[in-house]
Amino acid sequence: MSTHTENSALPATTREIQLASRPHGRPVPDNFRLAESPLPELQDGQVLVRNLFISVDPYMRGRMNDVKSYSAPFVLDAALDGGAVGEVIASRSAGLLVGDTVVHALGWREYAVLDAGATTPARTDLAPASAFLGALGMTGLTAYTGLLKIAEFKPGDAVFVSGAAGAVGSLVGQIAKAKGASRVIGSAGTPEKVARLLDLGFDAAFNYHDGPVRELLQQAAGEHGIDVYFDNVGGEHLEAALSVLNVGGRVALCGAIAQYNSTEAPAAPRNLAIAIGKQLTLRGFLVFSQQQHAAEFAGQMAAWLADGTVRYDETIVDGLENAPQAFMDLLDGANTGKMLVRL
Ligand code: NAP
Ligand code: FER
Repeated sequence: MSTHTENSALPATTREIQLASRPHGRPVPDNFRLAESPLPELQDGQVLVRNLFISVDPYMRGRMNDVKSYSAPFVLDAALDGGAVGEVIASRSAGLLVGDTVVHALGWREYAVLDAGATTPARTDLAPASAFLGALGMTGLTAYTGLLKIAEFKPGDAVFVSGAAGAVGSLVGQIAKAKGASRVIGSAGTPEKVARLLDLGFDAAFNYHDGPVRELLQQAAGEHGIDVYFDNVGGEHLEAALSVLNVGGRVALCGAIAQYNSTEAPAAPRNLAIAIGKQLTLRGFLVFSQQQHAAEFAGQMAAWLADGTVRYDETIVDGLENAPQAFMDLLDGANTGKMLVRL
């Protein structure tokens, strides 16, 4: 293969972001390192992909800690990994052609060599490549399954979602509206984000910096209360939701970003016992265990995007060298919609 003249321009190395040290609390630039590593030679059944966009996601903060969880911790002095979408630039697989766009799990680098089976084709006739890391990707599947399968949303429910201007949250609110929610309330961290939520069709939204979350939520919910809480934040948000939820309410525990950088145990929720009298259901979930709904989700979301029922925002940072800063900024709320790095 290496003797083919058409391949002589193919890269032999890739720039990548490595984990240089494990963050204590908030990540800092010194936790990351830009490095250049050799690419393995392409084997039968493999493709070489040039990444177009790489994803930075809150769950990556957990994988930077050396603790056992649903997936292995990132390895020190090795490239980080994560979602990416790219273009096949060399193929030794019958199923993939040069020029195809694929989604895969070797992000945080410019080029990747992968088994064809470790990639998923991105239907770029339906949406731009970046959408397959957001609304049509893992993020969208999280919103869709968390609301509809985990919280068992039904038409007429009043829904509250935290982290509402983020990638998952903004989709949760719009899916709830599309499916017949009586009311959708969102919380976010800036006035601009709150305004954007109202634009996107949320019935009410508040800035959680404006006061105690319980009071802000109570005001936004009014006499209706809430039937479903989609929790992206944990802590004080979860405590507030438990207090405002109606009898028989359901909570999808999706994330707890308020505590990802903290070095102490969270102070809230202090009112979990309310769940007994209100007969609440609180259910944690991982999107990776929801793949059985992927086809239903993809068809439905593509239709919603095509007819404008669902819209999505992206915050795009250019250049692999800026990926660590993009990740740190994501945890600090610099993004509206999906945070992505364009290469
Ligand atoms: P995102 O919401 O687009 O970005 C993270 C947002 O969190 C920031 O923009 C920031 O917005 C907010 N935030 C940061 N610190 C906060 C705090 N102390 N209190 C309240 N909000 C805070 O990220 P995403 O990818 O859509 O993920 C959202 C949540 O879903 C995360 O908790 C993530 O871990 C979880 N998730 C879970 C699964 C699963 O399988 N269970 C899959 C994907 C994502 P503000 O400006 O509003 O603060
Ligand atoms: C996430 C937050 C937390 C996520 C997974 C987890 C896939 C799981 C944490 C654990 O197992 O401790 O956003 O996304």
